[in-house]
Amino acid sequence: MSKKTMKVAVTGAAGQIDYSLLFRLGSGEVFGPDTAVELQLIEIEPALPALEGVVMELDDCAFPLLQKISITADPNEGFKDVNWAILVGAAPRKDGMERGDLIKVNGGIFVGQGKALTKAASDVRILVVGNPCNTNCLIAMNNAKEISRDRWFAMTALDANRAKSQLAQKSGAPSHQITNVTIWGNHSATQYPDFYNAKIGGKPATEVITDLNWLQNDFLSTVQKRGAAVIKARGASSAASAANGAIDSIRNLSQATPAGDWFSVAVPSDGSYGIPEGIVYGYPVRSDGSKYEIVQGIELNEFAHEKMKATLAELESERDTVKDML
Ligand code: NAX
Repeated sequence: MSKKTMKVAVTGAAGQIDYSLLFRLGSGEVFGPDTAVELQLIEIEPALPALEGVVMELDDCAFPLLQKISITADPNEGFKDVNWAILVGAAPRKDGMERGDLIKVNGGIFVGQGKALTKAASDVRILVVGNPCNTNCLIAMNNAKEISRDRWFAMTALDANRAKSQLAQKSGAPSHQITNVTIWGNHSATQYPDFYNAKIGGKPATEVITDLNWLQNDFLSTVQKRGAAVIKARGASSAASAANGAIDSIRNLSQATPAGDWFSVAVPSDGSYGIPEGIVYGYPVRSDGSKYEIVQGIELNEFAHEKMKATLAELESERDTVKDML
């Protein structure tokens, strides 16, 4: 018999990210061999028949730790009593739609989901993946004031993994030796992947990769624009790697962070590093398994300050676009 059960709600369950994410959650790899998993899958009504097919495939894996699967189009039902809510579902950008229009369309979804999340378990943690994820998280959080702010997260782990992989390939070091990577700010092309504070095999990345021009230009723009490059090559946006980022985020937040390292996730600012309170901003974070802290005292040079200001300006303008939803 399993010792405990983790109830996990996932939205956008018939979509492409979840086609990878649900199977990894069901396998039990995230919460470990002593924890059973119950999946509460949420989709819009027209996608429920397709979701039934995904559930058939989950059944057909006969995962020993996957105890129960339910599907619904009602977020009040889907979020009931969950310990984790992973908000992936969002409307895609349509032809001729401006970024601001998309933010408003998706914002409406996150107002409703924020309200419904108050039905979750008292220890709920929420990870927002659906874009624009920082601002969607801000909206949901502001519509669920009963849930404390330290339970809200938006995903920058995929960006951090992209940064690790670029640094590993350039230096020839294996990716597990790339540590202390931070994605500051927004999950968008304005993000600042911080190579100045990253380490390779315990040494500053800038000592191992001495080509500062490559770091400041090629590295930065490759990570910032990686999502678009994947769409161009694959004809579809990142899916398996995005699901992997969500798995990493949940694991990073559920386990003690190794000594000396940190991980990347966007959280509501407490004012750290001069970011206005409440803005959901990518930070370096450490966890003890249940509580997290923003790592303090990281040295930031003029280059970093400029990049951090630019990504903050974008987040502030997104916040202004949705101010009537907050
Ligand atoms: P898909 O279009 O394949 O799937 C989205 C699913 O969400 C669809 O099945 C749709 O029916 C469902 N959905 C729409 N509104 C819903 C609602 N109100 N409640 C429940 N479900 C709803 O997109 P997919 O490729 O899976 O991407 C999902 C989201 O992740 C997108 O917003 C995408 O931009 C975002 N991403 C975020 C990333 C990150 O690092 N934070 C990276 C990957 C990805 O781009």
